[in-house]
Amino acid sequence: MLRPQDGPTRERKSLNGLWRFTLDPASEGRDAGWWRQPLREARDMPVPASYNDVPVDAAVRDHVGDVWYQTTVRVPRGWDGERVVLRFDAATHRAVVWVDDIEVVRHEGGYTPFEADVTAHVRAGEEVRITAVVDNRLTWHSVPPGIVEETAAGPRQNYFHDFFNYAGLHRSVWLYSTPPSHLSDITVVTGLSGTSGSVDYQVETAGADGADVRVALIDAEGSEVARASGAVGVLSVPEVHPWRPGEGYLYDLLVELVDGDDVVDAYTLAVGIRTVEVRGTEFLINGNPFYFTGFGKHEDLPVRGKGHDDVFLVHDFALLEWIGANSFRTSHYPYAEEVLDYADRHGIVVIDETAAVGQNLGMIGGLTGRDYPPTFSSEAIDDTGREVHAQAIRELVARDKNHPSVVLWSISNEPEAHTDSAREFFEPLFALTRELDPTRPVGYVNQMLAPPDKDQVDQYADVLMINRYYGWYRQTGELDAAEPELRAELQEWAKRGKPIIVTEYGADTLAGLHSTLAQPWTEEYQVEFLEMYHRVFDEIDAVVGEQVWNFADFATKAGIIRVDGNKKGVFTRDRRPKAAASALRRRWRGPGPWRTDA
Ligand code: GCB
Repeated sequence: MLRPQDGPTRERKSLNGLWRFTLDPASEGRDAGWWRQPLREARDMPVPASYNDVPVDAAVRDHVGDVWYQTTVRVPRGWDGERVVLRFDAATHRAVVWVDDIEVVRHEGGYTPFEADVTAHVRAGEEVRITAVVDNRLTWHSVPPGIVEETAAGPRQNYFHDFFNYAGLHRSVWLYSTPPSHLSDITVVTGLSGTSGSVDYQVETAGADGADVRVALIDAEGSEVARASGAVGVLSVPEVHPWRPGEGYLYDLLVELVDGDDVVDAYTLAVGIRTVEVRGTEFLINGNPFYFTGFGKHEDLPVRGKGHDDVFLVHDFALLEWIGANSFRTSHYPYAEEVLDYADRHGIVVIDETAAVGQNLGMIGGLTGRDYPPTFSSEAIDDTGREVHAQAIRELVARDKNHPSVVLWSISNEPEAHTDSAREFFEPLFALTRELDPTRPVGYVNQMLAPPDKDQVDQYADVLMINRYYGWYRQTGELDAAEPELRAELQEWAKRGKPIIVTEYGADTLAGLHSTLAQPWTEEYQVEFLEMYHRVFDEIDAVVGEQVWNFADFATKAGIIRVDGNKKGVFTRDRRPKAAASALRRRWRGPGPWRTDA
């Protein structure tokens, strides 16, 4: 699926702005056909945004089930004869969409785009009504999973991950045009050999029998460096300027569908030429060992929740640069494509994660004292759940395969991994990911209950991604006791002969809370906690990355171990630095393996 683009043969119109919005607490709308008329008793709701925190209304914040969004749009006059597509960059967690009275698309999964060819239902110059019902319920068959529980006070959403279940239209909505004969997909794979680069490309078209494809690669200065024709081919780039961490050098691949001398359709794709490889315990980018510094992040902001925001996009990357981070993980779901574009352009390395989080009922049962069924079983995440997970992987790879910043797929965060059923669940998902993308390493993020002697899933991973909280959830406040435990475990993992990235380590810290003797929750403790981990990482060669949990404080559901959300941020939710920020900056901007130019 190609993203909407303005170009010589394509136009796009943003549907962002204020939509009409209403809750559907009694789940009446689908039967009553609410899409057939203007929504009754609706209020304004900005798109993109999570709806939860925008009105000051507990019924909206804590709503479980369907909500309805509606807007009208006039199809541009000039689109007569064009193919017209309606696209949602995301609808969390699932949606059905109508154009006037006609259902045009339905989609499962809250963080990947979907679209519908609506040509037959619209006319250039005329207005149409667009209605979307968006359902925020999490079930055993959603990614992430959850359970809706009926209580005397109404339905309650129970879920097993540690961030608020924000929902709604989090990303842009577009109406766009393409010619009827059009380019429908492009895949690139890049290579490097000495001073030359290569771009293998594959172009898919629709309704284009008899038309030809031609491609040209343009460098950042605007000069054409290679060209070819045919839907599949290889472009050679002598004296290549590679994409590398710290320098997001991009070429433009101009793809044209041509009929004789006529350009029927054209699309420009940004391409960074780089390679990724795991060799022994090394993670190589362009053949050079790379050491990840940075964070697990969240899409999370006051008021807008998970709504994409360009201001914080630019600000967060400025903070990454300020602190010396070269990477982040899209914990715990695919982020807005604008984020990956920005990472491409700025040479920031990305671990790209599916929305599979909270697949670990044994752990949740332990924390809550509740009895849950086995995680991967007919009573919880079953074969249907696995197929939904597989589809989430397909959509992630399809969306992000061409981003040079993406160097590693993470197919699940902290699932149960120590059981036979976990092994059986994940083996085909790893195989699927590799089949979809043989060029990038694949991993999953390991949790404390599956240490090296118990993990049954790590055998499928190219890279060991490990989250650990010695000194926080265990040995709380006792860094001297935590340090040998951490060291011993990492040394054990190192024997696997694979690269290790510690994808989470961190301590909740209340900004402004200080103590002379470092105590949990103080800024001093966060600093000493991180320093302890770094001491250990620096001793173990197989550790090739450190991503602190978390970049910034973020919202969670209410709970007795959360004070206004998770406070493990190195920055507060409004992006003010805690003391740990300067400590990290000193480390990551100082000498170390992360400074090697990859
Ligand atoms: C984890 C999870 C993350 C939580 C974090 C915490 O292991 O992966 O989603 O927020 O721990 O702070 O407990």
